[in-house]
Amino acid sequence: MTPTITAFERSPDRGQGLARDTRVRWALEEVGQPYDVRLVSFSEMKEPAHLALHPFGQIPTYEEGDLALFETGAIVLHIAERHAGLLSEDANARARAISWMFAALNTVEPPILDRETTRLLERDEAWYDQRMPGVEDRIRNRLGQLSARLGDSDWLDGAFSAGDLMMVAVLLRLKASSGMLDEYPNISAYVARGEARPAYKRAFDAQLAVFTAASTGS
Ligand SMILES: N[C@@H](CCC(=O)N[C@@H](CS)C(=O)NCC(=O)O)C(=O)O
Repeated sequence: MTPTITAFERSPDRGQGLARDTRVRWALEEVGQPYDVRLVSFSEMKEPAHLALHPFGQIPTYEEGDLALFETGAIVLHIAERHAGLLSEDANARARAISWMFAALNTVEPPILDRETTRLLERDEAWYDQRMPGVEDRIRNRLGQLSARLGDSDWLDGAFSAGDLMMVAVLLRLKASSGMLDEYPNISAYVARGEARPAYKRAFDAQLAVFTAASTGS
């Protein structure tokens, strides 16, 4: 059964691939699962039909038969569990990959999102310049720890997994808005390896095509 995901009709990032449907598209591309996309406007996302799928009125959602999911962690995990390619056959390796998914979403993404929120909503506050260094230090703390663990490895725990997919997706948010990743050459190379994956490229191109079509009216 072909799943349907939702994505922005017109992504605020102008097709940079930062909207979170990209990570779901990437997971689907990695496992070779075709999918349909339903585009939603900001106002549609807050209407009852979408709220029935996503209680917080956000994208992406994932529908497959009578199953409806929200939250990219849950969606990517679902895809990874149903298809080969993103989680090892070995039970302990699977569990470790899932730890990395949670680490990406619960430990690494929050300080990165804090920086984005600060830049977006608090730039005009008198205390902005005092707050930002602390926000960036918290990101550097996580990047330093991640860099130490990654070392010279290609991926976080053996073969590429859903844990790497989620970690790279989270780090790409930072790459787009700061040069901070360059301070950690092994993390920069790790992110580049993720971006070089054919499945990532297909996912990126697909979301960009949506933005381009919306902009050109084609
Ligand atoms: N924790 C959620 C975050 C979802 C999220 O923040 N989605 C953004 C797009 S990337 C969104 O819909 N923003 C519009 C809004 O919150 O109104 C997930 O990982 O799925």
